[in-house]
Amino acid sequence: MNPRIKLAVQKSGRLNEKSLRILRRAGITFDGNSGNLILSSPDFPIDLMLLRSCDIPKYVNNGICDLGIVGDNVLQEELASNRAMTLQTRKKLGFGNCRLSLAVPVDEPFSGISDFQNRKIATSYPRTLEKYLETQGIRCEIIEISGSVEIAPALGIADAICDLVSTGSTLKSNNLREIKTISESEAVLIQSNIFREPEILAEKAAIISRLLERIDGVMRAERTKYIMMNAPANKIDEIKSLIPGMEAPTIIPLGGSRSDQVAIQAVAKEDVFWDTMQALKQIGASSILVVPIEKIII
Ligand code: PRT
Repeated sequence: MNPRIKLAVQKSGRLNEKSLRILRRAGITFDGNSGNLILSSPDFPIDLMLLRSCDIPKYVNNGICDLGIVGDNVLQEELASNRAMTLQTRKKLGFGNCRLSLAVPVDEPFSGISDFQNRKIATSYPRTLEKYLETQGIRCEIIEISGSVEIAPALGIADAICDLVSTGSTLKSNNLREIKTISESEAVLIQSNIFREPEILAEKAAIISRLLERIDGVMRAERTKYIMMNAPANKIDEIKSLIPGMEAPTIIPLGGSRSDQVAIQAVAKEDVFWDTMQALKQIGASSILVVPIEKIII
């Protein structure tokens, strides 16, 4: 039997679609529908297990799944709750970005973290908060709430909250203001240190490294752009210095009445923004085209 690996991803919610998208872009699709708990890929030796976010570190830790995609915030909370957990983060995936922050009612004066001494803070991340407060020498009553944490101060349950923030609009609409970020988070690919089937360990490790290579390729392609333009031949060095991460561009002389011009084509290792394009135009570049790259393997 050919070995397959098991990857746990969120069943539904903020990380589900983006987790499936990165796999799709890596050429890995799944049969079945999202009502199933296990989906199998016809293109790659991998099966998906669809789980609640908070369960993913446990399934990976005990080796039921080889890999998992979860928010670093959930991983850190699980690691802080269970010191016996040994998981490795193989890759930061660059989506699901948010921060875990402390917030207080907008009309509440706040002079520093010591204001929290002996106060009540509501959160869904009690262990992470407890760990942070310990480092600050603050003792608080931590009220654990599993959802809608932001209404706790208005209900008189807590003086402040510690919750995930991305745009900040939820805090604003609940008359709260963010006063301190205690950690940053994004989706991460985690791996088990427990091998349930030691006889196929090497085969599984090879599948995981092929998967990581494809994910790297997708992430690199997402950051990278292909840029083309015409430009004065005597401006090539200036152009190189303007384009982020541009290496060894292809330079083709233009013929006829435009012999002082060249066509430039290059890979830029970072996104090319509008102000860079405007700066290129200012030094004489024209017909500037920036196009996405589908896949890269170096
Ligand atoms: O449903 P499940 O049990 O699987 O988990 P869940 O309820 O935690 O799922 P979900 O989909 O809400 O969150 C999954 C992961 O997405 C989180 O663990 C984070 O890693 C990540 N993420 C990124 C966020 C946010 N951004 C986010 N903004 N998770 C939650 N929020 C919430 C936050 O709790 C608050 O209520 O969005 C609100 C704030 O958003 P802004 O934009 O108004 O600031």
